[in-house]
Amino acid sequence: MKVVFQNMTSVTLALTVALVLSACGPSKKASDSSSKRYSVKGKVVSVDKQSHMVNVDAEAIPGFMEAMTMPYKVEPESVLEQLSPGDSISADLIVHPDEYWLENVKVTPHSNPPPR
Ligand SMILES: [Cu+2]
Repeated sequence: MKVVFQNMTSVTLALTVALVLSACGPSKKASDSSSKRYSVKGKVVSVDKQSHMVNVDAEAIPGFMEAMTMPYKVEPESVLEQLSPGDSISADLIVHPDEYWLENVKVTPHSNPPPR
């Protein structure tokens, strides 16, 4: 059982690496700008209004990173007022070489039941 699991992990890793490589190559040539934009879907885990961050359990972002929970800055900061833990959101993730943040944050209706 463990061997099968490890093999599955290797395949997943290989696919992820392939995705990252194929996504990075062309997009670097296509864009002069040093910033990139990805669309993100996820769920709000917590909102930290003092540091203007929201902790989001985000789905995988092809070409950028796997599914994970991590904190994001939000622009404009006033959007934080509209977010509560448990909200499903969609947003644009803007990535600069030294920083990243979420824009166009929208709370999405519960139209996507979890897979069973
Ligand atoms: Cu991450």
